[in-house]
Amino acid sequence: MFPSDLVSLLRGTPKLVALTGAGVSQESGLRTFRDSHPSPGSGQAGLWAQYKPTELASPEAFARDPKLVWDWYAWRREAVKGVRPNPGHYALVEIEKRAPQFILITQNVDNLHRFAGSQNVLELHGNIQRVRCADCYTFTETWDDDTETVPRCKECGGLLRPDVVWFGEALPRAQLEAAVEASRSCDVFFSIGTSGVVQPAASLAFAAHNRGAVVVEINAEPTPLTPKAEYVFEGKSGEILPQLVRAVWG
Ligand code: BV8
Ligand code: ZN
Repeated sequence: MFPSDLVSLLRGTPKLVALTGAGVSQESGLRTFRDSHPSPGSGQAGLWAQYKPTELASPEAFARDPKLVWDWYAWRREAVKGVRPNPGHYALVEIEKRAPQFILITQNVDNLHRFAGSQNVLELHGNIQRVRCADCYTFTETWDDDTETVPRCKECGGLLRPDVVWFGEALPRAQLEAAVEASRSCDVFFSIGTSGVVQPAASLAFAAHNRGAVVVEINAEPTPLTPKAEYVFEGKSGEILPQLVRAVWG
């Protein structure tokens, strides 16, 4: 399944970077952004089907209807609580243990990489488990959810919001700079379960490619990156990644 030159390359302790997207959590039962249109009759999910994620995940939407956006994230938080990491997440934990130089960059806000045990994770788009004040940025672990309105900040009375990056908002500077640096200096760049549409995350693989890194794509369908990738494995990351770990690190 895995070309011997890729296996020997990976055994050669190269600098490894992996970028993940919603596809890596699909086998855990979380919808990707693409297939956020649930099957008929799937209850609550149906409620959110009428909204495009890019519409709800924006400061404009929060300004327009903060309760709607708060409830959408509350629903997603519950959805995440109801699932577990899948073999794809655990395989990336194994790679972190076996490969001396490995950095995991994720677009996912579902916290499943950390839940699986990944340590070296750069969360480019934040984390749905964290909540902070929209005004004074104070983080809080507790908030009363049974209010008709959006819970408020105990410091300044501002509205609370999920600590995620909305469309049109800047990514966290430290994480983005570390991700760009890692992508530009890696030997092998894995792109896993991402459609490669959202910027600037989607530009990282091309930055790595332009610096001579070997690009490996693991995705259920072709993406704009596919033509640039030296190795393409079309399929489920939860099946392919454990096989790769076994093939390389036995
Ligand atoms: C910004 C957090 C400016 C919130 C998210 C340049 C060109 C064009 C547009 C732009 C541009 N630069 C900026 C933009 C605008 C925008 C953007 O990229 N728009 C897109 C839609 C064109 N970018 C932004 O707004 C960014 N901010 O630019 O700010 C700025 C700069 C400085 C100062 C001030 C302002 C912010 C982007 C981040 C937005 N937040 N998430 C939340 O989650 O609610 S993005 C969100 O959507 C995810 O985090 C992820 O990044 C993206 C979804 O993409 P994927 O993860 O790839 O998921 P998708 O469903 O699309 O694909 C899944 C793939 O997996 C599929 O290919 C499928 O086949 C595959 N798959 C499925 N199952 C499996 C599988 N593969 C393997 N195994 C399986 N089992
Ligand atoms: Zn506040």
